[in-house]
Amino acid sequence: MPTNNLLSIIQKLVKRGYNADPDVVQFIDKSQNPDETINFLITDMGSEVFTFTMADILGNYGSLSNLDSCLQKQISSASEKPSFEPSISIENDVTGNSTGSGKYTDFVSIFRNRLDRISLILKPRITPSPLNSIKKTSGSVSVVGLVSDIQKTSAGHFLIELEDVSGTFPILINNNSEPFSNADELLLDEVIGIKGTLSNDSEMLFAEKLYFPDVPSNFKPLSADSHVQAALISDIHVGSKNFKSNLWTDFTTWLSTPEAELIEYVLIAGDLVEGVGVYPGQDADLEIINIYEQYRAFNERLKEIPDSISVVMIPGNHDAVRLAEPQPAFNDEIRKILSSQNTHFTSNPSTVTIEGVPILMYHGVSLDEIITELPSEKVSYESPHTAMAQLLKKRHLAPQFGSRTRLAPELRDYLVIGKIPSVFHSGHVHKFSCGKYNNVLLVNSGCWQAQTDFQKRVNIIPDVGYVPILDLDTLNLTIRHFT
Ligand code: D5M
Ligand code: FE
Ligand code: ZN
Repeated sequence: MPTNNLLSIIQKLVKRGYNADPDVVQFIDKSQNPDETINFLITDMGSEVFTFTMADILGNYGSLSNLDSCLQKQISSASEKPSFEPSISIENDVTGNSTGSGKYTDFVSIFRNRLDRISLILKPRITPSPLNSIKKTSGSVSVVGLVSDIQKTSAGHFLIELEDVSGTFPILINNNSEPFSNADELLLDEVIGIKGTLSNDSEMLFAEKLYFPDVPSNFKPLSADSHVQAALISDIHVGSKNFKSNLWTDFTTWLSTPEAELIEYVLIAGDLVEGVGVYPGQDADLEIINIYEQYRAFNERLKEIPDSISVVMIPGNHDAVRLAEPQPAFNDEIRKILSSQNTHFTSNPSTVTIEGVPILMYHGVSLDEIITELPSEKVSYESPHTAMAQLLKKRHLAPQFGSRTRLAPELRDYLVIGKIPSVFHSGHVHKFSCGKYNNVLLVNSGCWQAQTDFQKRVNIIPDVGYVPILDLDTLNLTIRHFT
């Protein structure tokens, strides 16, 4: 009967596609660092053999003591490698800065802040007149405001209403006009600019140009100087009966292999645990019914990640923080549970700059809304990065107020995308997809939870076990899929 140590060695080999004769397993067990010995044998001999036998090893190295000295060299050269100093800074973190008292006036403040900050983004392209003054003007008129109403007329034009601090004004986007092709992307409460001409009775503005705050098409993303990588994941859902524990362990085992040696960061975009009371009847889907036990179990899974890797996490709608966005980072009780020394906690959303590369992390609840509201040829659940591109175009992470996405009243609108990131990382829809929008890399990272009954009913087929890996120096993305 093999001991626990021997069994664990056999399992580690099998996981990576190898077997070994019992005397080789014994040798590995007796070596100074069994994990290093396994890595060494696989790197050195693994392309020729799938079962390590003593005969092969003696054939390759001459004797066990020769193998031992090769191993020592490898271990000492690894220890000479300078230890890696992580570089992480965080902006736009609401944690500890929440000012909202829940009063109506806070909602006024947050929309005022949204309008002011997005107007500044539009300023180089448009100098607006206050909406209450344009009746008295003539000729070409420019305005900026929040979209407060959207109607489609019986003749097929869009009739929208804009609102600024001075008042509101109706705007017609004729189906023959240039802006009409983008008018079906408009959402309530987003901030846009319009150039147009007044109707003869000065009661309406005919739109000739529509300006989204947008990302400039020549935007140059910042990249790192050193060749370091980050794995971007989300939606782990520990505590759910559908959490794919074995795929997670495949991923974390892989993180210890030489192939993953450049990975110094793991970023997790929310839904770390399944949570409790998230939807009616959720109890039946829970493996662990206590929220703190769920975080304890998640911590055990975090411990599988090598100590040298820094882990940055934001909460999602299944996590134990307020649902309204921006969601502050975990409280002290949960941080204590997730006590591993290399964990960093920040709010949803946040801009996390690692190695000089700004990465916008947002869990992604508003993606459901964007995908439901906008035309299916422009955005879809199959390619959620198209919905992420819309958020960048609108320079806001949750433009529409008051339906699916809950917003917390704050003095400052933390969901405005002020600084343009190099990378925009979301999750929530459980679909892996990536792309670029005006040179910003968009990544939706899939999940670690097999299809739930709810998802079966609405025909969502989740992408499970995908790990997008970002080269921080080239901003190239490679994908590992654990199946
Ligand atoms: O969300 C996973 C995905 O499933 C996301 O696209 C929302 C969708 N989903 C999940 N539950 C519901 C309910 N009850 N109504 C509507 N849409 C839902 P997650 O945040 O992991 O649950
Ligand atoms: Fe999720
Ligand atoms: Zn979610």
